[in-house]
Formats: sequence, C-alpha cells, structure tokens
Amino acid sequence: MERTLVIIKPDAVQRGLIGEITGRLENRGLKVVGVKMMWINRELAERHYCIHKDKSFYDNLIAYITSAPVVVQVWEGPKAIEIVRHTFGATQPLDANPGTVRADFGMQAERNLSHASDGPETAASEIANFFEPDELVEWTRCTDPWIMLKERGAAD
Ligand code: 3AN
Repeated sequence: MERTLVIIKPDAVQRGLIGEITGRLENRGLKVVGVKMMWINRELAERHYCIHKDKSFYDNLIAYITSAPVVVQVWEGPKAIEIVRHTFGATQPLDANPGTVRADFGMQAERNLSHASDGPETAASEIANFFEPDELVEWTRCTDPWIMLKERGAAD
C-alpha cells in the first residue's frame, strides 16, 4: 500500500488547523501510520527542500518551515500520494480548487499550510528524513473493507 509524508506547516499549527487538515485526510479514507509534533531545524529543512535551493523563494521557505512547530504524518492508502495532493490543492492557493485545504484556508504559496510528497521516490526519502522505521505503525483498521477494495492492488 502506498505511503506519503504530510507536513502540517507552522501557519496551520498556529491557526489551529491540525484537526481540520488531519480530519480531511481521515474522512477521505486514508489511514495514519505515523505522527509527531516537532520543530524542524535548519539542517532538516535544507535536506527536505534541497531541490529548491536555487529558487528565489528558498530563503523565505527555510525561514517559514523552521519558524514554529509542525506536525508530520505518514498516511497510507491506495494512491495515497495523489489523494493527499488532491486534498491539499495546487501550490498557489489561487490555482487550488475550492474545497481543497489550500483554497479554503490560504491566499499565498508562502503560507500554504501543508506539504505532501509528490511521487513514490520522494515519499520514500521524505519519510526516511522524518521518521525512524520503528516510529511507523502497522495496524489493521476494521473499516477498511468499507473504504477500499484491497484486491485492486497495492497502488490502485
Ligand atoms: P508543493 O508543496 O505544492 O509540492 P513545491 O514542492 O513546488 O510545491 O514547493 C515547495 C514549497 O515552496 C511550497 N509548498 C511553497 O511553500 C513554496 N513555494 C513554491 N513555489 C513558490 C513560489 N512561487 N513562491 C513562493 N513560495 C513557493
């Protein structure tokens, strides 16, 4: 089953939106398998955002993500990577569809509330950056048969 990393960013934590964002992912049917609150240090921020290091917004991005505590989570489900990004919406809140987190709660990319991995390789490396293997919990949810057909395959 596919896994993806979510960061509920400092603005969302400060605004009391941990429950709102977590609830949207739970309501969609995804299963949480890892969660912790932390304050991201500069080294971890630079590792997480290394692909953006030449971008004009990089310094602001590092300052933003290290400015206050975040909640990091790992979510599991069929096509979990796409499902979470679909729930959060486009990077620029003005481009995000109504009903997505970034459209419903955001105005600017610099304060867009949430991060979600954008592909299987990124998800694997981002999860490893934030969680030790023993911090991820394998568990069975009794409602799963009412949410998904497992026989469709791992990522379907
Ligand atoms: P996403 O988080 O939607 O995958 P990325 O990976 O392109 O977007 O960008 C990472 C983060 O960098 C965004 N979440 C946002 O906080 C910031 N960012 C991206 N593009 C811009 C931009 N044009 N101006 C300011 N900040 C940006």
